[in-house]
Amino acid sequence: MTDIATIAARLDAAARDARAIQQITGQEGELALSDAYDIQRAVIDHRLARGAALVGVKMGFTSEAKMVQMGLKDQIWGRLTSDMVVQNGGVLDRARFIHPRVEPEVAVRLKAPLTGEVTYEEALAAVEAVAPALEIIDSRYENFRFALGDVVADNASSSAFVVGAWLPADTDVADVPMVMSVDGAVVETGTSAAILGDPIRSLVAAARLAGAAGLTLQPSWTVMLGGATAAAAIGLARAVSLDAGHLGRVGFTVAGSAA
Ligand code: 0L1
Ligand code: MG
Repeated sequence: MTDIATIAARLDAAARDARAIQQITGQEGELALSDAYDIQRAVIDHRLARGAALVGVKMGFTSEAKMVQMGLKDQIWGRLTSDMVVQNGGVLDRARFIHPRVEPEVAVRLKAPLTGEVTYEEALAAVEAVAPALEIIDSRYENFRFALGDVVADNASSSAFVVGAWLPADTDVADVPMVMSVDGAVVETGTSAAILGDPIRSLVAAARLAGAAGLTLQPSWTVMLGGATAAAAIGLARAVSLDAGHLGRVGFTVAGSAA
């Protein structure tokens, strides 16, 4: 395999230039999961060197349907950086993305560190606030196609995220109706129960997976707990919104055109 630093530089450039590249696995053969996570960390190190801060993590493949589709038994995770934040009601610059998709999620903000094997109760006790959220995923690979190692190296496709108003930690997030609309038309409906049966289970998994990589989830960090429905292509859309029942609403507008 070409060395980790070279692949990470290639992925970082693809994200910065909004220009798709070939899958790593297509060019280099198999990619071990541990190497893929090392590449992911090296990609993020490029952003941190440019002044971004680590502000949380995201969970991926948290639905039974996505795990079956990918032949997986576990979730994947990626890192959230400050340059990925889009304010609720803010503007997403379309030119920064290759072929973006959006998915409805639940986010939590932590008030205590969390790492390794934790119980559901311990995970919940570390939560300061919960919110409805939208994740913008944008694979850096051509045609949004990848094998597991590719997508892990590519920060689990994460590219931007929008968090709604924070609510108290005891707000029930287990079975929240989610209705996502693009340009005013409903495109996806579902429930937060699709996130591992209960999004807090995804926080348990985030602590375990990040902990295995030597990372402790930090107070004030945001954890994006996973998609409640399939992702929708943003395409030429100008507005995306999520109605998450008692969690409230979150949304953004889209400006500009593809690079
Ligand atoms: O957040 C997600 O569940 C997506 C994980 C990465 C796979 C994809 O790009 O669909
Ligand atoms: Mg997601």
